[in-house]
Amino acid sequence: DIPTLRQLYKLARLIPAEPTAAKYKHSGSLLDRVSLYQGTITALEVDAIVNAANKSLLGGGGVDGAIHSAAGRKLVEECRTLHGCETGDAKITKGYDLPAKHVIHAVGPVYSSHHTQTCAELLASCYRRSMELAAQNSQRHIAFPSISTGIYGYPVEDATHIALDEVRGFLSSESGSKIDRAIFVVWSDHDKGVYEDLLPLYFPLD
Ligand code: AR6
Repeated sequence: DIPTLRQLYKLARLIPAEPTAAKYKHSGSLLDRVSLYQGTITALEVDAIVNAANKSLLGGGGVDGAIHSAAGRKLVEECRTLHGCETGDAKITKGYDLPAKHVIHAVGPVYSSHHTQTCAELLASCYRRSMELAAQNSQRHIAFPSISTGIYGYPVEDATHIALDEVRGFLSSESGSKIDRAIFVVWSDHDKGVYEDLLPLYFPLD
C-alpha cells in the first residue's frame, strides 16, 4: 500500500521550515487523499494511470513507451480509434495488460522558454482534464507521472508547482470529491526530492 502524505510526513518529517511559505493554510482530509510514489507507473494497480503522451496517441519513448509495452498491442489499437489529442487535453482508454484499469492519455506541452505562460496553462490543463475524465468515468484513484518534464523539457520545479496546484484545486472542488486518491509518480531521485520539497507548500500539515 502506498502511504498517504500524512503518513509520509510522519515518516520523513517533512514539514515546511517556514509555515508561512505554504500557499495554502489547511489541508484537512486532503492529506489522506494524496501520495508520492517512486518507481514505474506501469506497476500501479489503480483505477487510472496518466500517460505523458504525444498528439498522435500512438506511443513514443519515456513513460509512454513503458505504458504501451506493458499494456500490449490492444492499447495502440484503441488509441488509433481516438484520432489523436490536442496539447493540454486528455483521452481515456482501457488498461489492457496493465494492472491499472484505465489509461488517461494527456498531451503535455513541448517546453519553450519563450512561451512560459502558454506552456504553464497547457500543462495545468493536462492535469485538470485528466482529473475531469477520471471523475466522469468513476475512476477513484489516479496516478500521474511528471508530465512534460522528460523528453518535452519542462523544468521540473516549475512543472511540479503546476501539478501540485492543479491537483490540490481539483481535489478540493465539487467534482474532485469523486476522486479518493491522487498519486504523484516520480522516476528519478532528483524528481523525488523536488516533490518532497514542494508537497508541504501545497499540502501543509494542519
Ligand atoms: N514510470 C513513471 N515515470 C516515468 C517512467 C515510468 N516508467 N519513465 C519515465 N518516467 P517523458 P514528456 C518519467 O519523457 O516529457 C514520449 O515520446 C520521466 O523521468 O516520458 O511528457 C511521448 O510519446 C519524466 O519525469 O514525457 C511524447 O512524444 C516523466 O516520466 C514525449 O515523450 C515524463 O517524461 C512526452 O514527453
